Amino acid sequence: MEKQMLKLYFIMGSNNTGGREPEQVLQEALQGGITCFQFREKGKGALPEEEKWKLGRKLKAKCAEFHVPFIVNDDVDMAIRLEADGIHIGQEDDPASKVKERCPSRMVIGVSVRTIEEAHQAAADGADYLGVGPMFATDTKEDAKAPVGLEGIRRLRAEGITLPIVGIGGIDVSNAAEIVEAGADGVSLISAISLADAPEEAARNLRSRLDGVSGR
Ligand code: 3NM
Repeated sequence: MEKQMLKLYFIMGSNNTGGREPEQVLQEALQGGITCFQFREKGKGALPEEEKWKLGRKLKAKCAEFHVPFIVNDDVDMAIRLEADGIHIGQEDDPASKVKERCPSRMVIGVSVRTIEEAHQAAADGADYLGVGPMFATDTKEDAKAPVGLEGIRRLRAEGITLPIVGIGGIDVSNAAEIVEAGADGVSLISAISLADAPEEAARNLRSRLDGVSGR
């Protein structure tokens, strides 16, 4: 996996856009320079199954236009059937080793972790990258745990975790650079782009901020 793709990793579902058309928000985010996209149709107001598939197909096509990887959250069947570039799973899902058995080998597998134990386990299970969070407080995820902060990433690196890492949770243009400086390869975020007045400009500002940071 090219860890460059994790630099500005945008995540969105239909309930994250403040009522705007998700396709349009994604289009703008792509124009602004996001490097990866995850379709996460989850939580309050999430679409029923059939609508979810329809939207997934459209967003996948949009990413393909811009040659940006399309990752599916949680839903392994959807990831496989939509020929996604990857799947992202949490601690409540099947382990990465099991998911890996079901998916084509070209598919990237990301795992959400909070602790060193979870990170070591995900690495042993064959994860390609780790999502570490929440970095800061966030209103976007209803069941978000207590923030791990920059220290959460520094600790994983100090403990010898070498897998690519993205920070997640409460990240915006004001704190994105710190995440990479702490040892992550990129940032993943929802509301800083999905709820921005101008998603394209928000993505562009984040991208130029991140392009200016020298990571690990
Ligand atoms: N996962 P925003 S925090 C989807 O801690 C998600 O694993 C988290 O949204 C975790 O960028 C989070 O708007 C929400 O804060 C991220």
